[in-house]
Amino acid sequence: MLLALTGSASLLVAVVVLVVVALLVALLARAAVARRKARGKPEELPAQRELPKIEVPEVAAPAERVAREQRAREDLEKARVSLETARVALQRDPDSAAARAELQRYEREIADLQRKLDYEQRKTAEAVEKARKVAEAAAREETEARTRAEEAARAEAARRAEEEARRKLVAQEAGRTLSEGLARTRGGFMARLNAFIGASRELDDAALGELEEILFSADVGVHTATALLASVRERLKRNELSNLSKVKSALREEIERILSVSAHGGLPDAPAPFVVMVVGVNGTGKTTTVGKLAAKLKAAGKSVILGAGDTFRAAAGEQLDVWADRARVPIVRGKDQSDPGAVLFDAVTRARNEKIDVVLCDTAGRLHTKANLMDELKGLKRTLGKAHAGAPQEVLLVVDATTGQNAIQQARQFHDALGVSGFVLTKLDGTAKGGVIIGICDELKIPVRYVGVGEKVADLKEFDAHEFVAALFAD
Ligand SMILES: Nc1nc2c(ncn2[C@@H]2O[C@H](COP(=O)(O)OP(=O)(O)OP(=O)(O)O)[C@@H](O)[C@H]2O)c(=O)[nH]1
Ligand SMILES: [Mg+2]
Repeated sequence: MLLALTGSASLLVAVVVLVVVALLVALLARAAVARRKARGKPEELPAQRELPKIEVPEVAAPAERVAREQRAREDLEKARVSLETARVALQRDPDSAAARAELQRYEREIADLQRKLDYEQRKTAEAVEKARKVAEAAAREETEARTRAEEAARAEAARRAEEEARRKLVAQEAGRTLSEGLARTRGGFMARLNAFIGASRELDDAALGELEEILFSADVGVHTATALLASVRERLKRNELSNLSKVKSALREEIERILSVSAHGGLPDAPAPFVVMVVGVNGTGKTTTVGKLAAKLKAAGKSVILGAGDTFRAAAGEQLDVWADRARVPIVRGKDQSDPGAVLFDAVTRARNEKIDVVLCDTAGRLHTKANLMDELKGLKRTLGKAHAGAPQEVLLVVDATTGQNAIQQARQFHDALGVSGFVLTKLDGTAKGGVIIGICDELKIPVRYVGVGEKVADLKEFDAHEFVAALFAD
């Protein structure tokens, strides 16, 4: 029995020793890990925004609370004095039951008054804490409002700086003047017209025949050339044209009248997003015009998004990407060969969701004579209408001025298929065939929105008939 007891006692001791040793080992291991951690690279904390410091003003307890606590303290003091007096009375007369009772009464009263004072102190502390919390909340709110205002001011300053940078980008790129852009056209039919007018001669049939020939060479198209000549004849009949220089003025007036097709709608006053579908034959300058227009509208304070609807040519999306970068506007692109309708639908949807003012939709160039390609464009137009009721509010036909009179036929077919609402005449700088603009306006009554006189943003000029005619007829 004793042996058994001794045996189990030594087992118990062994177990205790083992537990202690295990505990020691665990503690040492933890200390080693901690030391290693301390020596190693400190863990990188995520960058934290410094929180604004909240300054809480000092708060005092309400006066009424302080007064109550003070009264409780004074009552206690008074009771203590009375207790001392009772104690002295009892010492003087230890057998007096009345003196003893008096002492006990004061002892009870003091205990009560002490509790009362504790209660009042607690209440005062609670009142101070409450006032402190109210003050802290007010201070926090004020600090947060200040921080918000500062952040808004910073964001506004950054926005203004970005806006300014963009404006400078557009301004810096001083492009050609309209007059410079029209130099070749002026050197073409206008030079012939000036030479004709400068020669002092009779306004006879031969002269009119020569004028007819000049107008026919002006790329305005047969229809418009005939109409211009008819208007000259008409005025001659009415004796309004006594000499050749008056013929020039009459032609100028007539051309300005033709070019002043009323530009209904305009860019971009319709309910947002204003969707512009840009169309035209291959290489006329659609993508470049979309890019220039994006930069112009952005500089004018409009928000713009580009839809890369030319998924046909691999480089087209990248080309538009470069413009999106330059103009600092977002772009929606799809994979090469993907459905252009899906891309443009996404662009319009994004504009609706993000309340973007203008969607500029680039499309792949196509021959106006290929019916299937024109049908595809019609489909794209319908898709835009599904993405946003009334879209596209503008179908912008981009016409290359160097094409000359053929551009009139192009414009007619695009107009028949899509209902073109405005056109852009590009590359005026590189051709003497700028007269085509008169033919398009005359035959189709489509307003010109812009003319392109070069490859820079500033080379896209908002069209103004009066200004255009002045530049065309400038000596
Ligand atoms: N000189 C001059 N060049 C221009 C003008 N507008 C566009 N271009 C140039 O014309 C070329 C074709 O322009 P793009 O914008 O690629 O034409 P596009 O219509 O998009 O062509 P596709 O997408 O292939 O149909 C580019 O080299 C442009 O820089 C202009 O007003 N003047
Ligand atoms: Mg293109």
